[in-house]
Amino acid sequence: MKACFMGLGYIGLPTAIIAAKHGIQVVGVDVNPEVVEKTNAGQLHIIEPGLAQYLKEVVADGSLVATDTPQESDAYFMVVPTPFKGNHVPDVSFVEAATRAVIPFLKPGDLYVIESTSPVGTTEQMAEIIYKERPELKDKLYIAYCPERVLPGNVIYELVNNDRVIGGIDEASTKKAMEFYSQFVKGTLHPTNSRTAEMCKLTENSSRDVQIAFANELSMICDTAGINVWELIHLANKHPRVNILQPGCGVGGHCIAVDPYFITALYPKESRLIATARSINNHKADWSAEKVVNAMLRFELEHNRKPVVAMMGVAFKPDIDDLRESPAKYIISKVMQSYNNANILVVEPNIETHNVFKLTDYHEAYDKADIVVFLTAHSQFKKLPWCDDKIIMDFCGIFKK
Ligand code: SAJ
Repeated sequence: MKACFMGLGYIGLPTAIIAAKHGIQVVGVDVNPEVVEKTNAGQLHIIEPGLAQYLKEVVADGSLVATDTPQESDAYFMVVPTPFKGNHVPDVSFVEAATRAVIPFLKPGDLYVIESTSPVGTTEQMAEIIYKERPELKDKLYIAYCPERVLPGNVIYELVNNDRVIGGIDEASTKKAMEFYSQFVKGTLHPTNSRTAEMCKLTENSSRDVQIAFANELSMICDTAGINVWELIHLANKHPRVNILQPGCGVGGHCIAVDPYFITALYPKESRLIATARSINNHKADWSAEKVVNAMLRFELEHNRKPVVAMMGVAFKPDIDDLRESPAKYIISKVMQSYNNANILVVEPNIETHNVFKLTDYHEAYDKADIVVFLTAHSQFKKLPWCDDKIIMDFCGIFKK
């Protein structure tokens, strides 16, 4: 069987590699010539533990070939970004462009799957586009939506072991897509229709966003009430039916901070809780920045000099190098803009350099700082000793106790 993966990014490339490892002949297509070149050279352009060796193997045995144009295959997978336009309206133009690129290659009996996070109705919309261009194929293709659920950093395990939801535009499509994924997925495959599968992906990430918003709201209440929020959540979670997540300095990444807008844009009247959770999580970053600036101003008043401030962590979550939609990055920039000539040391142990921030070693920054602001709970930071002579602002639970 031959499969064509449109998009070799954080999800497309690992999925293409795993499919190739399971005996499928894979063509990986990407618009970025550097990605194509690197992939064909057996070099991984993303950071993902264990994947580099797999890529070398599938390139060496010829089961994965990267190119910039699709080739005739038996199955086609759309794994391209779905960002949003101004006003948080989802932009499916990359899915549409990838779809249009494969239309000339389609033949009766082929499988077409969208994996990209998409607003409800996108699969049906793409089916319409396909059949408008190729009316002779009407009802002769299998068309389905199958979202990914993998957590960056654990992709190889989760691609194989996670359960998956598979929704066809009809039952035959669902069945055909399930046959494809059963070649490499050990988790259970759950059949449904395409609209439910699309909404399921958005629901999973919105549910997490809402739960984090609750924790973030608690953290702001506790700050005013003089209560340690980490202890509070630890204790509340001792109840057998309570499971509160952890507060942080906001919510980042390209999934949880983005996907809920795919619901609120289409169903604004009905999605009040989801919209409020988004705004609470965004507000938490502004609230955190304001707290830091106020502490700096207080320090300057009391000591008659500007404080040295260590900003600990730029990545959007612990122990990764991904800065996409990072609230920490936003907070650092906001503090720099709000406080004239601030003396700020930016720390991110998981990257070498940054195009805007000059990075400082975390030990050095911690030693030199008057105010230490923990924004990302990287493992290294948890080993630092508590210092009574510093002002420590812990937004992510480094010193929970
Ligand atoms: N966060 C908190 N408190 C928590 C948990 C997370 O503030 O208790 C913050 C993180 O610091 C980060 C953000 O939320 O800024 C998102 O991190 P995450 O670990 O919750 O999720 P992602 O974005 O890395 O991956 C999510 C996952 N979805 C769910 O857990 C429902 C993953 O399974 C999806 O595959 C991925 O989105 C995706 O691609 O959609």
